[in-house]
Amino acid sequence: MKSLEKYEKKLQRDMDKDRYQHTLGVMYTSASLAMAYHYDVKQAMLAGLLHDCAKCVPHEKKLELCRKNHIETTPIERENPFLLHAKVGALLARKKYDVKDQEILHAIAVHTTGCPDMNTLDMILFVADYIEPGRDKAQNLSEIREMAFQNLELTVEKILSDTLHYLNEKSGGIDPMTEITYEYYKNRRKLVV
Ligand code: DGI
Ligand code: FE
Ligand code: FE
Repeated sequence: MKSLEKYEKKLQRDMDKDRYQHTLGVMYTSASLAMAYHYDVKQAMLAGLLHDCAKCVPHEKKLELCRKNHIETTPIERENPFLLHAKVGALLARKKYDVKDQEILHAIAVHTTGCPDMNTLDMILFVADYIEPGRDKAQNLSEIREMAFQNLELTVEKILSDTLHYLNEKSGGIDPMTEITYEYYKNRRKLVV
């Protein structure tokens, strides 16, 4: 793994200042969660650092990159191309940033909607993205921040529940994967308890 500094310089050229600040927040929050859940800290930091590397790519360009690289897009992704920054982010992390670690690439690919049965790194990134210190708009943030260090799966479920609630209110197109992931984590909790 190259030093994080090398990626940082390159990334700063690929994104605006605010997005870069958010990225640093996610990187350090991922590190903290990795410590709490006995995960490799460097790996978590690299996932955090690169997770939004496609966020500032224009929508048309994201769609074009999907076409050229045989990445399937769903109707909801074509209507809300910002959703594609996750899949395209994984592509750029591999091709442009030369990341070979499949777990990191997967965590980046699913960081917006989640997916059923996420592994520890997937969940660390998903949660860190939502709770990093620069975030201030979501409801229940202080509760979720506390929960994040106690039970990762419950936190994932709570974030999905709040996100779906928020999207329903503002009538944003909901990606079926967000709903599938929520149902999965809700049902899993009922099985475990
Ligand atoms: O890229 P970030 O803003 O850092 O974070 P993200 O990749 O998790 O994207 C967050 C946004 O994505 C947030 O406003 C909620 C939205 N989102 C999550 N699931 C869905 C969704 N938006 C739509 N339209 N549909 C979804 O299913
Ligand atoms: Fe994102
Ligand atoms: Fe993000």
